[in-house]
Amino acid sequence: MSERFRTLFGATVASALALTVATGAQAETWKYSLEEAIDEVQGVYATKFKEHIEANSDHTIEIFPFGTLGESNDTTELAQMGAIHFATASPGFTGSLIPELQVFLLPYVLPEDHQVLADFYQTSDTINEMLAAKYEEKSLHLLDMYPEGEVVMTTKEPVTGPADLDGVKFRVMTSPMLIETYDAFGATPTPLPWGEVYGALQTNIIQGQENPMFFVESTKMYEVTDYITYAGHNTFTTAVVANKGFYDGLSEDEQALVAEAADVAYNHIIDYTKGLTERSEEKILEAKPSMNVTVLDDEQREPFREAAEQVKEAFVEEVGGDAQAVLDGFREDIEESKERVEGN
Ligand code: 6CS
Repeated sequence: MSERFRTLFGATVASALALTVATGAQAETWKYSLEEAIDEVQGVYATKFKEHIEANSDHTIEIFPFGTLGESNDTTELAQMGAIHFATASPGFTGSLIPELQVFLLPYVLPEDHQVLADFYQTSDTINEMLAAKYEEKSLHLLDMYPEGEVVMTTKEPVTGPADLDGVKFRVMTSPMLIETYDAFGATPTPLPWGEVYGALQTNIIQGQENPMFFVESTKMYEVTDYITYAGHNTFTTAVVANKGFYDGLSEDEQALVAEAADVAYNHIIDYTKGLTERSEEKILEAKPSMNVTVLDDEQREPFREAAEQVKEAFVEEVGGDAQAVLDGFREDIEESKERVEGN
């Protein structure tokens, strides 16, 4: 082969390959990381997403459950770099990367009703346009945000008001607004990655944490705490993101398939999480009948609601940027969802 021919041949193969990758026509394995186990909410969503992609294309999805690729911040970074294609990345952690996402962490902002929540995440322009654009700036494409369940506090001593949290080292995810929240709630907030929480409760380095009931059950948080308190202050939100370069390089058909898989998985997770809190509470009480479960009444929630006001102010002041616009947008979008759902 002459040198000139070899060069031309090489260039042709290289550009043909580049074209195949760019159009995505080649069957590929797409890597998808979770912050949870495969049988927990994020795993149930990812499994549905995988089934839809694999049933409708030649691509395969390889799911990496929590613990296989590192903590949440590690896997978000891997997705930003394009080392993995998809990741579940919760605002409890990504609030440090995109500060406006911390709107999801503000107490008493999200609606409590399951159907209203389901409508809100899907239809909110604040989420799907304004916040989605902020993900793009960080090399991530937002596919879905969804609720995982009402957050409860689990502690070693009873909690009926902020005074009971005095001196309690309370673990929160690492986004600053969670630290602000538990400071306002009277506790000593202690940000930790998830992998350290069980051990820290067991060794009494911390004495409390918050999470949705299904996670308290599946990760056996009830073994290392004795009290569960519903204050109705928040719902755990997560996000599914794709590496932006990877997503932008997909063909239109493939982008549509990915969006369709996200829709199918979203509807599935909304069904799956309906009543999950109650089912999980039953399982906890079966496993540990001595567990104390308290639902705070309106009067008991009032001081927490009052404390929430200063957290909202801190969000607007400390985050700056579009924080106020995002919070206003949330309020409007939530009202619209309420009208849509309750008007039906
Ligand atoms: O508390 C946490 O860190 C974890 N909680 C849930 C419900 N999912 C993943 C997250 O890492």
